[in-house]
Parts: sequence; C-alpha cells; structure tokens
Amino acid sequence: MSTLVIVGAQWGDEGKGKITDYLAETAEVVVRFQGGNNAGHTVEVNDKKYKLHLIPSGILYDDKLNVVGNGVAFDPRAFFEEIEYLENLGIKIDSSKLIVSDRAQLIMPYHKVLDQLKEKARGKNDIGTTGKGIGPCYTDKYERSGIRVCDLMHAESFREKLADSLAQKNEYIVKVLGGEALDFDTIYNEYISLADKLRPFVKDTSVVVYNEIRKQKRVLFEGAQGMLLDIDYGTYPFVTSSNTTAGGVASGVGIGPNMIEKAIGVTKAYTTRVGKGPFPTELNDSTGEWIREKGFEYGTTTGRSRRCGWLDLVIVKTSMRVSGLTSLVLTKIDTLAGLETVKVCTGYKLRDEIIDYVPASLVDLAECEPVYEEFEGWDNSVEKATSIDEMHPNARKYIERIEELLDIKVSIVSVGPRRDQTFKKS
Ligand code: 2SA
Ligand code: GDP
Ligand code: MG
Repeated sequence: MSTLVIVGAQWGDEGKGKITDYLAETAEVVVRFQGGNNAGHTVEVNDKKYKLHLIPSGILYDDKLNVVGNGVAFDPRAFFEEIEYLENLGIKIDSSKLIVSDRAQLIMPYHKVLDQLKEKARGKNDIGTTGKGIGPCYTDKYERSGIRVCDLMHAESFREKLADSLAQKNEYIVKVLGGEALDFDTIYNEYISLADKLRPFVKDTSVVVYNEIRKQKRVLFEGAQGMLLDIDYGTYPFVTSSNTTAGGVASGVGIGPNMIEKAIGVTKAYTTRVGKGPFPTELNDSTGEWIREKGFEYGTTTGRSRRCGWLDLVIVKTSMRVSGLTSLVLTKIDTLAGLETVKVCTGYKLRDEIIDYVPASLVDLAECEPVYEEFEGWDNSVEKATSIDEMHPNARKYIERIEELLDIKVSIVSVGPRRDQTFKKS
C-alpha cells in the first residue's frame, strides 16, 4: 500500500498545490477530499503558472487519475470554467484523467448568495469567507437538504429537490436577509445543461480509489485550506466548514482509515492567514509588510492580502497531533532571505503557564503570548539550493532547529515557486 495525505499545517496557502504536483510525478492517483473552489493552489512548471481551485493538482500530468471525492463541495459551473481555463493553457482533460464523486454535494447559486448576504449581515463580526458558498453548502449537507451530484443525473428528482430547497432559501433570502429571490427556471435550465456535460465524469469514486489502493497504486490525498481552518480543531468560528485535517480523508473519500499510510504537513517558513480570526504571531509592522510583498502573499482565489507573521510551532505541533503527521515539508524559506533576524514561536505563555497546544477558547487564545526563539538570517542564495548541504548555514540551522523542537523530520524543502525548486531532505 502506498498512500500519502498532504495537508496544510497552518492556515492554508503553505504551498500544498506545488508539493502535490511535485509528488504526483511518482504517483498514479490524486484525490481531493474536502473543501471546494474556495481553495487556490498555484503550481508553476517551466515558467507557466496554473491556478487550481477545484481540480486536483495532479491534472498537469497526462497520465494521472484525478479524483474529486464525496467530501468536496462541488460547484459544477466552477468545474467547467476551470477545465476551460486549463485547456486554454494546453492541458488535456477528459474523463480518463478526471472523475467526480456521485455523492459530492452540489454548490447551488443560492449557496453563494447566502454566503455573501450572511457575511454582510454579520457586519464587523464577519468571518472573511471566500464567498463561494462553502458554508451554506455544507450546512445543507448536515441538515440533510443538500442536493448531490447523483441527484443532478436524474432530471425529475433534481427538479423536485431544487423546488423544495429553493422555496425555503428564497424565503430566508428575501424575508431575513433582505436579498432578491432567485429564479427556479434559470437555475434548473443551467444545471440540467451542466448535467449532460458532467455525466461522463461522474463515478462512485470510493470504489475507484479503493480498487486503485488494492492494486498497490500510489495515491495522494490533497488537502485544501489548513489545520487551523478545520471545522473541529481550527480557530472556530473563524474556520472553513470541513475537516481539513487528515481525519477528513476517510469520510471524504470513502475508504477506511487503515488505508492511510502517511501524512505530510506542508508548512510555510513563516505564517499567513487570509480572513478574520486570531493570529498570535501576526506582524502588524513593516516586517509583516516586507514578508507579504517578498512572498507575494495575496489570495489565489480572491486576491485578498494575506496577514503575515512569524512561524508558530505551537500550531504546527497541533497539526502533528491532530493529523498524525509523519513528516513536514518546509516551503518559502527563500522568502525570509534578506532579514537580519528571524523569529520562531516555540510556545504560548497563558497566564502562569507555557503551553504547546492551541487552546479551544478564543478568549484563552487571545491571552496567549508567543515565546520566541531568534535566529540569524540568510541570503538569497537559498533559492538556488538543490540539497540541504547547498543551503546557507543559517537557513540549515533554522530547519534543523525546527526538526529538533518538534521532534519530526522535514522530508522536503521548497526554495521557490517552481516545480524544480524543490528537493528531498531525508
Ligand atoms: P470559506 O470560504 O467559508 O471556506 O471561508 C472560511 C475561512 O476559510 C478561509 N479560507 C482560506 N484561507 C486560505 N486560503 C484559501 N484559499 C484561497 C487561496 C483564498 C483566497 O488559496 O488564497 O484567495 O482568498 C482559503 N479558502 C478559505 C477564509 O479566508 C475564511 O477565513
Ligand atoms: P496552497 O493553497 O497551499 O496550495 O498555496 P497557494 O498556492 O495558495 O500559495 C502558495 C504560493 O506560494 C503560491 O503562489 C506558490 O507558487 C508559492 N510557493 C510555493 N512554494 C514556494 C516556495 O518555496 N518559495 C516561494 N517563493 N514561493 C512558493
Ligand atoms: Mg491557497
């Protein structure tokens, strides 16, 4: 068996897409198990840049099977827009390399409207969602009124479900949120025409993935967002609406947890967060600004600027625990090059105690003061390194100390956005 989960160990945008693409070279199947087109995964190959949202990051190869699992919130409109975007960049796509679960929940136009109107209604207490309808789609799933891909494959059943759901949503949109009602025929006709295009891609993906694993094929599970955006273990309520941790794989793909062999946590050499919510090591100063500009920290999906701060090992440690990480991938070490000193948070001081886990209560988290260890900086030569030995000694020390503090190996180091700016460490 050869299965590997790739998850974000922070608040997302750690470079999961880049690392999935890098590891996909030696894999056969790449599977998305949660989230939707709120994700933004940028992959650079031979000076060409690809921005992926809903389609797994193995799609750039011709010979990999890419699977959108049942745990994904699936927007069929966004799916075909992304296929068109990729085809325009010369990527061939058909149902021999891309399949979608018949059990995935559909993002409907009213989910996006609800997401945006609810955010507006929250005022200064908004979450800072991507506005893609993710929260309302998962709400319907758990409320058991969602519409699934398999429902769209049967026009009559889809008509009934849409009629029921839309009547309720329109009432809420108009009476509670002060929005405009959506038109049944417009949605029905658009989705039915998308259904015909979607049909060849639709499969019971649990059966497919299970069989591939049984045939000893190498399967990657590509996470979206990051540990601290997990609905259970993130900084709730400033989270996304799915399990972004490795635990989400079994239920989001339809395989047993015993089929998951390893889990790697993609970790940026510093921390970023997009959207609202607590961020203990945030730098609201010129250093934070400098990191944002050097690292080009702007949202791949929405273009929003990302908040920046020092690497927080309390968060990474929490990821190690919750996702059962077997190693780390360290990305963007090149972005920090040029700083005289670099800091790493090794614990939180909470009242009279030093803790090494993220507390559940945001009241407690707000009281946590990061405890820092300081490092001497390194220069831009790191972006040319092809092995750990070629790295500036201070950058090497930084990596080795992270391994020591967390008691976990960094297995891969990324020193630039391109596929070839990546090397295996151990
Ligand atoms: P949502 O839309 O309901 O999932 O938003 C809830 C919170 O989850 C955060 N979130 C993200 N954080 C980082 N990256 C994401 N993807 C895009 C990217 C984001 C973008 O790769 O850059 O382009 O702005 C992502 N998706 C969701 C979100 O900010 C909320 O805090
Ligand atoms: P994801 O959501 O985790 O896939 O990450 P994103 O793609 O949203 O954001 C990561 C950004 O950093 C992208 O623009 C990548 O091209 C870029 N990137 C990834 N790894 C590195 C790296 O090691 N160095 C630099 N400079 N950029 C990187
Ligand atoms: Mg991203």
